[in-house]
Amino acid sequence: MAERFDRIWHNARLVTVRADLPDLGVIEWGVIAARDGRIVFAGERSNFSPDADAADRIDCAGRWITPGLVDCHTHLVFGGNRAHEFELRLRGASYEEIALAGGGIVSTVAATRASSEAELVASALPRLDALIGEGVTTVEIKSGYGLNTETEMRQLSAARAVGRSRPVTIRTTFLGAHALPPEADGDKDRYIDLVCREMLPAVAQAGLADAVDAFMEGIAFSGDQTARVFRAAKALGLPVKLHADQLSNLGGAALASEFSALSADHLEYTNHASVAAMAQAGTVAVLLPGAFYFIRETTKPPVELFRAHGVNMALATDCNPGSSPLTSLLLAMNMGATLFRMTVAECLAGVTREAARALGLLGETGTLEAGKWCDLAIWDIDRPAELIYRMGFNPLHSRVWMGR
Ligand code: DI6
Ligand code: FE
Repeated sequence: MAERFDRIWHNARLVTVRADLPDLGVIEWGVIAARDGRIVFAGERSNFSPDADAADRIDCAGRWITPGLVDCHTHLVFGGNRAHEFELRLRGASYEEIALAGGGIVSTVAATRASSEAELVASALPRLDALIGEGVTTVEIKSGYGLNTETEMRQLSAARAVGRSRPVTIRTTFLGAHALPPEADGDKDRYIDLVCREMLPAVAQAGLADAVDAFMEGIAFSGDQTARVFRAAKALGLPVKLHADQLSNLGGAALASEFSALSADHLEYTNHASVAAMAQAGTVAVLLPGAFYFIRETTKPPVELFRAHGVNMALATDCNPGSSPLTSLLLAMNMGATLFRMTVAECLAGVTREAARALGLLGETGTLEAGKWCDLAIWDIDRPAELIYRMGFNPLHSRVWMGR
């Protein structure tokens, strides 16, 4: 009897991004078949049963199919924007001057606290739609612009709500330890007490976070403070990740590895010992070239060391109002290649398989393999490198999320 599927995509070229195949697992004469939102077959047409039956058959006319893209590091939900500060910076003001004048992260915190959940959702949706329009099917969204229990929960709840209003998978991350709020009066330890004893348990209790993040940096929190947040997260059964070594080397990537973090992110100042620790722990290096570009950083993340040690590299937008107002994962790939000298294969794996790994979702998405969610991006291109080579051009033909 002929096997029945909901949908078949045929006459397609596949970038499966399977880790067990060389060269991104490209299949020139490919077929994908899906049932109940999952991939049942993804491979050579010669291995596909010729009498397979499907309600819907799509002729891809030789187009390329990649896994749906995964943006594994964003701060997509926030109030207001910082275009005015951008103008001040262009006229020569420094971050410090802007912060002293009430700007910086604190100005986004004020705007976020003043926004209702509906307003946060409404302002985030155009940003999410920009990502979706480029074939993104999974997005991670962090809190961290509330910095009190009520607003952090509202931000996470808004992140969950944007996921309900669009065909996309949302993963939420609690980032209470992002910055010190003004009312903390400079007392970082007391604020971390609040994060660990009040915010985190409330967020976990409400089921609003899939992971916990922190910003470990001179202008943010120390290694000891970060470790306290991580211990509290682990006690609640939540995986951790870290904004590490972005502006200086405090050993953030090494600390993250000690806690078996899913990922360590930014990593411009990460040293050899920390890279080795990441390799040992299987922590993914999430590189964020949008932030590197926007703040005109000149120290690059140690891509050659990650390669040499076998640390998996992901790429993400870091979409946020202060250091990376970027809503294009295609442009992030171009920057990863041009600024960080990542290869085409590394960039493509970085926004699919490795980004899924950085979210703990590799079992569900990130490659074209039987059993995974049927998340696809179908492209009008002649070779995969075009996705990375062009700047500001979107060759997406269509997108499939959970088989639809
Ligand atoms: N690192 C960053 O680059 C952003 N947050 C972080 O932890 C900056 C966020 C902002 O300026 O609003
Ligand atoms: Fe970030």
